[in-house]
Amino acid sequence: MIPMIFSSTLLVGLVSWFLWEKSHRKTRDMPAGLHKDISLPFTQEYELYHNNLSLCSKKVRACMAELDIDYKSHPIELIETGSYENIGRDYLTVNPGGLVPTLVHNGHPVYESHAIIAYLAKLKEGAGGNTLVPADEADRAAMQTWIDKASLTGDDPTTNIKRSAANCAGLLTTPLMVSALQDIPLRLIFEGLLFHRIRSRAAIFMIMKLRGLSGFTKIKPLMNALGEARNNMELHLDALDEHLLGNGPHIIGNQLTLADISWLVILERLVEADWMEFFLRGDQRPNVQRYWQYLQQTQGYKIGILEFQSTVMDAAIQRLKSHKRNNPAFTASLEGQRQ
Ligand SMILES: N[C@@H](CCC(=O)N[C@@H](CS)C(=O)NCC(=O)O)C(=O)O
Repeated sequence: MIPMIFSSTLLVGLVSWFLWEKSHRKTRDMPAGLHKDISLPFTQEYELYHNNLSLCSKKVRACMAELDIDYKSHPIELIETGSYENIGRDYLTVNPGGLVPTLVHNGHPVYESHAIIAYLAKLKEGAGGNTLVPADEADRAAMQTWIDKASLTGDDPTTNIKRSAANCAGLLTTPLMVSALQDIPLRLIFEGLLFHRIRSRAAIFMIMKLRGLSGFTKIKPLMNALGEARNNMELHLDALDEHLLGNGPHIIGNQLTLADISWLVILERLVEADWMEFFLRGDQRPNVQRYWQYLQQTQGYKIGILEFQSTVMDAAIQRLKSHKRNNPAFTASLEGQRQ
């Protein structure tokens, strides 16, 4: 009798907790750009909610470093770097989409990294110095094309991989994510299944955690998506290499622009997720190789990326590299048939 009373009380308690949490963690897709209708507490003109590892956060930090914009930093953990702080009650009031980065300017949020960098550059227009946007109309249109190719779009990275190198980069990060998740307790990952706006993302993370590095290469749909991303990334890098021939060291004209900021984080991600040697093997894509050397000299890289290292991620990178070294079959299944 007593155990029955105990278990029903526990069940009622759990259900009440879930319903209460759910009603306080309302999520919705947030359109890109400035939301004047939302007002948030702030103490500084610019405040940035971001994560050290996140590609989109890196892009905004690199942009702010180049524009010399001082900001209050709010680091937000993602499950791969420690916990689902991005779907916690506090952060969902800042961004009900549960995604980073979010810029808060004078108390109003701006969502989506490509919209944030455009917003920042516009604010700095006419301020003197390089505002990361070319003066010439045609150059601006060309810059936008290269920004679009490097913007992470949609909730599902498997869509748009033909158009977006960023969506490819997202999928190519899967092995690193699997490695990172090994350090994260299962119960924390489970939180995503209950409260994440994009339930499928949370489910994939759960599967990746359960399968681990040796098991996830046996998940056919995941490996097919990774193979597609790898093949399309080859094409995106070919296009970049061809464009840089005769141009360079910048994508547009002779100034650093938002297009370079957008590509900086893609190339840096390829290094971080241990793909760069694969894509730039031998003397392949020499213009991209030179471009990457150049990008590493920029303030955007030195401040926006190097100053925000993640120890959790460093451990995950080392684990992934060592797993690849010790398991040639694993590496071969990631890299597919080399041409
Ligand atoms: N299109 C958005 C993508 C934002 C996004 O997907 N952010 C990732 C990190 S790069 C995130 O917050 N992931 C957390 C999660 O899905 O739980 C942008 O460009 O800002």
